[in-house]
Amino acid sequence: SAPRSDPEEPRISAYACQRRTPLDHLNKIFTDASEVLAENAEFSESEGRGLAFRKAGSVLRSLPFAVSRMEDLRGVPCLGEHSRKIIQEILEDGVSGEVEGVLRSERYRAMKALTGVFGVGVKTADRWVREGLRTPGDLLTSGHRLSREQEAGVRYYEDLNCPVTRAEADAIGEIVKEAVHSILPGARVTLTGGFRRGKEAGHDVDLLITHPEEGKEEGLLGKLTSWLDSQGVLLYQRVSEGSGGRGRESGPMDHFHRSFSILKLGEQPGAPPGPPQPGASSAGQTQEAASPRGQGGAQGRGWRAVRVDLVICPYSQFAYALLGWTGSQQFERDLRRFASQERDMSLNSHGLYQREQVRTPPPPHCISESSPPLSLSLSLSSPPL
Ligand code: DGT
Ligand code: MG
Repeated sequence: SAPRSDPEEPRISAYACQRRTPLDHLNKIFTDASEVLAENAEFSESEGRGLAFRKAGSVLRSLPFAVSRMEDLRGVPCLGEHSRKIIQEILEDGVSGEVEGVLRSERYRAMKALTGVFGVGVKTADRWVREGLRTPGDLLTSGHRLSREQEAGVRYYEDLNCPVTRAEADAIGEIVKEAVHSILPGARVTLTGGFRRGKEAGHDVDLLITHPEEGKEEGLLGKLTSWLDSQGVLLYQRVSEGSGGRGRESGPMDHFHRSFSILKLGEQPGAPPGPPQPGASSAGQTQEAASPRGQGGAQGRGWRAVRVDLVICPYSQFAYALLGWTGSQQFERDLRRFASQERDMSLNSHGLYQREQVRTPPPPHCISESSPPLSLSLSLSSPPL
């Protein structure tokens, strides 16, 4: 194969946002390994180590050749000593002993199963594992008190851990579009997240909603979710008023009005899910179970549960919101880091700011009464994301 260390060759950027990264790449054997090690680090709240493996995975995804010997990695950034050791192991033995060990470990498996429950983060899962719980099924028998979100997570565990297909995402998009247009004609619904990047499957459906006339989008989320509820489509939701702050697992949060929801999708993609179920008129109260023990999968039931994020944004911020919600996570992280370190600017899903720019208060529709002033949360002193 061609030498990779040619000084004439352009250097690979250490910023994911400056690397062309194909959907199907050539180094899956290595990125699968770094994914496991990143997860395992995150499960022990070693954020730095987790991030290092995420960065390694990201750069490996961008390589236009399959790594076949260590020399191929000369000049490739973002690969620490540990990552290189794992790659070497895989090149020599076909597998990494360390990764195999993690995959076999009881703790990793239990953490993976429990953090797979919607509404369960690393801290909670870790506490449960130390108490001896291993699976979502154990949660039901142990009599642990669950939040409403976790209850929904357990109820729909199988469905929510079954990848959402592109066709299903489009069908959800159509349902939401129909609802939005009946409430607010002219509003725009855009499929974002992994599907916007061309992925064929994902863990959820991310929809960004706006209206070309600034301000018209106000109050839309409540009407939209009421409409979905009245159609029997809304299985669960939690609304975030846009109070801001940082997400624990999912990166920086923005200040948009947003619903973390679970929607019901009928058997035929695009088909209506049928009339509201008796007793199911209020989201989260539905009694039908998608059991975590295996009897409750979508097959035969005629519908499946899908995680959907509904995000409302004012039109003036739409470009930034679209950019911020398209991902990937590593691309977004590095785009913000690039803005900050290379351009002395600050980027988020609301806008791009000059560092020294004095922040003007945001338009009133961006903040809820309970949230701190946006100018504070966008403070220049916040560390690079
Ligand atoms: P998936 O769903 O697992 O197939 O993969 P993605 O890439 O769709 O990831 P997802 O759904 O977690 O998030 C989509 C993008 O949206 C992600 O790259 C970053 C962004 N994002 C997610 N949550 C938040 C949030 O709370 N605030 C902001 N500003 N962006 C977020
Ligand atoms: Mg997504």
